Amino acid sequence: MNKDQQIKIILIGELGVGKSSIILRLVDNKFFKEPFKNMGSKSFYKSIEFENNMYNLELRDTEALERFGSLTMDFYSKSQGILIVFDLTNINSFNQIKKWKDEIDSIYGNDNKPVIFLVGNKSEITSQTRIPFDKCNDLSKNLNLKYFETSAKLADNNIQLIFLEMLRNIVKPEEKLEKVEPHIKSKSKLKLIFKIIAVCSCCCGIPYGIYLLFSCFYKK
Ligand SMILES: Nc1nc2c(ncn2[C@@H]2O[C@H](COP(=O)(O)OP(=O)(O)OP(=O)(O)O)[C@@H](O)[C@H]2O)c(=O)[nH]1
Ligand SMILES: [Mg+2]
Repeated sequence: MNKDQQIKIILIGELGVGKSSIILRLVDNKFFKEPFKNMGSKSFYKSIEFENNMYNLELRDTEALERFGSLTMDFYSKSQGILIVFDLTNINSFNQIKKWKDEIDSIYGNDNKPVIFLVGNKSEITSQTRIPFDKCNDLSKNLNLKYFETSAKLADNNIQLIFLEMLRNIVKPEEKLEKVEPHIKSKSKLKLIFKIIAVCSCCCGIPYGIYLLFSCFYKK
């Protein structure tokens, strides 16, 4: 096994959506009913194995910083993954998702963009005010983000899987498929085909020439 590789992942989103709770669930498998107070930005660490390699995740949490407006460049710097977290029962946190995505876009531009996931937290709450899955999924598609729902409150959650998926996307970004142009016969090839057909038509008669013409374009 290789020496641990460091991967920095940050969690952003409105106040009280459960950023700290998601981290605590992943790192200590704990949940607190009371809001978790950091007094600022803080890093937590978690080692995860992926394909026979160990990765040391640095998870950066925010709290008070958000209350003073935009997060600093220092907070974002060198992060390879970002979770935009919102509360599935809080429409305001949902409405602010685009603001967070715009902030990321303005900081990173198109180069070295981190892997960004959208996470709807508090999924175990089944109230009428819960934002429907389709609405969240549609927004994530519009913003080109992978979407997950989870609950930091439930011991049986998919938080580990979300971070594993993030790790997989960071370590093995999907190879861009080369755009495959439709196969077009080159002009020179076409010229040659028509020459052969013309010669065959003269020597063997027109029907044979027509047969050759069809056999060139209708391959089994
Ligand atoms: N029901 C439910 N409550 C949750 C869940 N996750 C977090 N909470 C509660 O939501 C409140 C806020 O959670 P935090 O983890 O402190 O939220 P945060 O995003 O870190 O908040 P700030 O640091 O203030 O921005 C706390 O009372 C948590 O117990 C969840 O999945 N389900
Ligand atoms: Mg917090």
